[in-house]
Amino acid sequence: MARVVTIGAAQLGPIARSERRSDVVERLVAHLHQAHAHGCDVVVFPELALTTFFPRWWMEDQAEIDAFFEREMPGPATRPLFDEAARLGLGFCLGYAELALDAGVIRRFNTSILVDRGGRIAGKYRKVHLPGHAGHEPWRPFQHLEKRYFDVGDLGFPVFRAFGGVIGLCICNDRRWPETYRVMGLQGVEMILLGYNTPAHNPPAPEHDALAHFHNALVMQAGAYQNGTWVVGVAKCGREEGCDMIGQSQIIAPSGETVAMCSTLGDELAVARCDLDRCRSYTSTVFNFAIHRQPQHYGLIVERKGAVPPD
Ligand code: CDT
Repeated sequence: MARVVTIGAAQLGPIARSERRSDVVERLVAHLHQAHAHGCDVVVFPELALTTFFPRWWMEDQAEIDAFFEREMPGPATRPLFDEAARLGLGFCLGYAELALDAGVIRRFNTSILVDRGGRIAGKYRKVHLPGHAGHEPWRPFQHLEKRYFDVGDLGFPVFRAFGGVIGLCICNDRRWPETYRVMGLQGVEMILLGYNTPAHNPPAPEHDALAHFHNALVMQAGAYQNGTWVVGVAKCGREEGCDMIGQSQIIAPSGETVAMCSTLGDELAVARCDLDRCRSYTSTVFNFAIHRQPQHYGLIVERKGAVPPD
């Protein structure tokens, strides 16, 4: 019998800096209702889905910075999202800024969680590939200070048994790195859920701007095909506080084909029925890792060092 998980890719339009958490949560709950009407099992929200993309600003006041972080999940503002999802029997994936207290030490992560149909957290991931810079670079039209505001994720790329399959999480810039998909592919992942905030303009490399949509699709479609997995990529997009961000949230099959995509730059739901058994068509043939991968023949990095002189 087919293992079908119906996914709602819940794209968000811009979130203003002045928008309250409770207003954003209302938007997320509206997505839940629409997804439920479409027969979804799981709703995927973007990276940092509860606030504006605050790493675009240089801030020095720690209290101002910490106002963008969640100290508990669910907390008072997010409890209605968990409650409504559980009432509807929907799972969801949510990105947010996490302030964690580990043995008396405060750490801050760009985090994503997987919540099951009962409102319980079934998996957590903390972003590993933090893009941008740590210092103030006033020449930029906007900053990208993830390296200043977040610690590097410490949970690796785990996968979770949920919704009848093997589910993995990653966040935004992670999608550009083949290691992200392969580490989860080696654990038998069948569906990778990710959110993104991708500026349409890349200040250090403006020559990439015209290719932003192409690169977005390229990395996710390649990751899906090369690992025989579904990939769900969901944007926060549109003009947010004067910064344009790309949309084109999409659901990609293990064939590498995009089967559903958003067409606006606002709150929009893209829905697809995803048969997890389609993964096997790839993972048992061309990408049967057990039979065809040859890691012992890839060459050790130390060996290769002498082979190619450095530039
Ligand atoms: N949020 C995030 O990770 N954004 C990055 C922008 C990098 S600049 C090209 C991304 O990879 O989309």
